[in-house]
Amino acid sequence: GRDDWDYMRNGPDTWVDKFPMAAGSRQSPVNIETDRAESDHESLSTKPLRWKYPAYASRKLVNPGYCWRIDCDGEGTFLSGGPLMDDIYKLEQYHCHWGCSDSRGSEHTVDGQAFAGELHLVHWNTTKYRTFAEAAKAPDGLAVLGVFLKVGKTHEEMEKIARMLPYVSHKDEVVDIVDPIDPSKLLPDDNGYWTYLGSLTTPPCNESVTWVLFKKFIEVSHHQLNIFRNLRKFPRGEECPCHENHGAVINNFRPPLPLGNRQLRECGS
Ligand code: SG7
Ligand code: ZN
Repeated sequence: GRDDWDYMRNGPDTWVDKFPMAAGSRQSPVNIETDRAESDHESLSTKPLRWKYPAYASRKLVNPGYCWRIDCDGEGTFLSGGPLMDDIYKLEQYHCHWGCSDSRGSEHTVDGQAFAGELHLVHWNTTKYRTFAEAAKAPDGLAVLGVFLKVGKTHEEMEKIARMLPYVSHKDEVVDIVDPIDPSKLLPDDNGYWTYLGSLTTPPCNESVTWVLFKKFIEVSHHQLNIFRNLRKFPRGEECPCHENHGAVINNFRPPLPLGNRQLRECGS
C-alpha cells in the first residue's frame, strides 16, 4: 500500500518495485560534484532568489513515522526568483533527514561527503497550479530549499523544534505550534546555492522538484540531533514492531542517485 516503504527492510533499493517513478532518470538526491557546477550568472542572478515567511506560517508539528515535519499555512509565504524565475511558490511544509551518528544523515552529498542532516523546505508553484497535489505531479510544480546540518553549537530556532519533539515522540502524533517558529531563521546567513531538476526523495518519488541547496551549512548540536533520534516509528501504545534501535527514526535518508546528463548550476559562493 501507500505506506509500504521504509529505510530498512523496504528500503530505497526496493522502492522501484512499488513506485515505478523511483526508477526514473530525474531522481533525487544526487552527489553534488562541485567542479561540475556551471555558474551561469545571466539566468540565475538577474532575478535573485527571494523568500518571505510570516511569523505564524508554522502551524503543526507532526511525526509521520519517518521524520519530523512542520505543516505550514502557505498564505503570505513566498519564494521566487533564481531558477524559479517569475513563478511564485508557497511554503507547504518543512522536515528533516538525519543519521544514526553524526557522520551521516544528509540525502545530498557534496563531493562525496555526507552531512549529519538535511533540512527541506517544500514549496509549490501557485502561479501555475491550484493545489499542492496538482503541483506535485508537474515537472515545475515543487521547489525544495535544502540546508545541510553540521554538528556544532546549539541552533536557537532549531531548539524550539527540539523542545516540542517529545510531544510527538510516536507515529501519527501532532501538536499545534504556539511559540512561533521562523523557517527563515533555519537558513544559512549566506545565499550561495547549487540548483538542479530532481524528484521527491521519498515514494512516490515524483519528478517535480526544482532543488535549491545552500552551499553554507547551519550548525546544530549533537544533543539536538539526539532528540531527533528519539522519535519513534510506531504509534504510542503499540508494541515496537522492530527490535532494532527500539524503533527509532534514524537513517531516514535516500542515498544519492546519478545526476546523469542533468545540468547542475550554481549561484554565489
Ligand atoms: C518527507 O519527505 C515528508 C513528506 C515529503 C517527503 O518524508 O516530509 O511529506 C509528507 C506529507 O509526509 O513528501 C510530498 C512530500 O512533500 C519528500 O520530500 S522531499 O523530497 O523534500 N524529501
Ligand atoms: Zn526531505
